[in-house]
Amino acid sequence: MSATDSGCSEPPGAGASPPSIKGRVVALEANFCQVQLDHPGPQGVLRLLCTRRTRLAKTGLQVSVGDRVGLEGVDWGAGRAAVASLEPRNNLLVRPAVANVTQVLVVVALVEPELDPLQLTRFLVTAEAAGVPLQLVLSKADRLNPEELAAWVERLHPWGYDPLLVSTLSGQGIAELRSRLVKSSCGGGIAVLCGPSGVGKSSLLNALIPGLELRVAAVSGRLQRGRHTTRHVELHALEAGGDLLVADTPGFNRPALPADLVQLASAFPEVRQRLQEGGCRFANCRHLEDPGCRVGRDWPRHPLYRRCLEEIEASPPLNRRSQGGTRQKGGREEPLLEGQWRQASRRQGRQELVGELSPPDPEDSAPGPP
Ligand SMILES: Nc1nc2c(ncn2[C@@H]2O[C@H](COP(=O)(O)OP(=O)(O)OP(=O)(O)O)[C@@H](O)[C@H]2O)c(=O)[nH]1
Ligand SMILES: [Mg+2]
Ligand SMILES: [Zn+2]
Repeated sequence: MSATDSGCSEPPGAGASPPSIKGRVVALEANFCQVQLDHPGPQGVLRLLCTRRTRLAKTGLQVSVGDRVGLEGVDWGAGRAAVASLEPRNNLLVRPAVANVTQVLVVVALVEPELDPLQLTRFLVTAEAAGVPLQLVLSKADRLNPEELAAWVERLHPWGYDPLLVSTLSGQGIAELRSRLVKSSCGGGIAVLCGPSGVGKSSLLNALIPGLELRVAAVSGRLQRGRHTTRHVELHALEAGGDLLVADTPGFNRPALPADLVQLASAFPEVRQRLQEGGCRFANCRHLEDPGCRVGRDWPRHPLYRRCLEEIEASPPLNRRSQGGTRQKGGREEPLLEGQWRQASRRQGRQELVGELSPPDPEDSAPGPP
């Protein structure tokens, strides 16, 4: 049952239930969410369709996919309940919105849609800010010849990633993708697939999880762009009953950059590597032509780094601060200022967010339902 099918706004409050019923939000639509229970209920009920209690709404806390929640007002017969409490998060990826992320897979297609290095960099920068293991997946490998594939791998390797070539048509790389997923999550956690529309994220999940049958659609138009087929974030268990969940997410074309220049620089593995043996002369070095800079310009992605930096500098500071992200404090979600964002990003483990700077690209808005 989908939230919109139900036509109800509140669950029938029949039968008070103990507050110990807990689970994880696995899908979110409008004001409803699907919660996968930690322990099956009567008649083996595993999932409940839930609304948010007003009390929770008043705290300003938004429930996200991936959140651990406590439930009340459970109606086992109708499969309904209400989210009453939200457990503290380890982190929150703002777009795609997923909480408690343990790894991110940035997926871009080699063709249809064309691989755009600046767009890929924006996705990688966003994903890096989550502070969790990151995989770069190059899809539709069946569409290029071996020389072209090797050229892409050779080009992207110096970026600091180990690109994985995959094809859902030929099966290339699917077993390796599965093993990378399992290895870097120690068998559990939440892996997020993110990337532009039409690159084959849902197709990859269908290949990884037999019988899943997520909706996919051909790219269209002169630019061979995706059609925003996936509309909502949803978690799927890699193995039936397993602890590793993989998020399929709606594709979008223009990920936002962080508000903070330090955060931008530290999202480039090439910069991090160059700074390992000591910092630049000035703490606020922009790593362009600054005197005493240890990063220099002799790295392939430097022009792309420069474009991102110039975009951040051209945006109004107020805008930067207000959209730097959020954290939870005293039970409230509050804006994170630049310095806090930087501090938070340095912490391993309990980070709170990945910020957005630019307003959404109008091209990213999914077309209305057909
Ligand atoms: N040639 C080729 N086509 C593929 C491959 N994987 C997916 N496709 C096609 O690419 C198109 C888009 O696939 P989707 O899985 O819907 O892409 P998506 O990334 O989920 O797109 P959104 O949901 O819009 O974000 C479909 O026509 C797929 O059949 C592949 O490995 N090779
Ligand atoms: Mg999809
Ligand atoms: Zn520098």
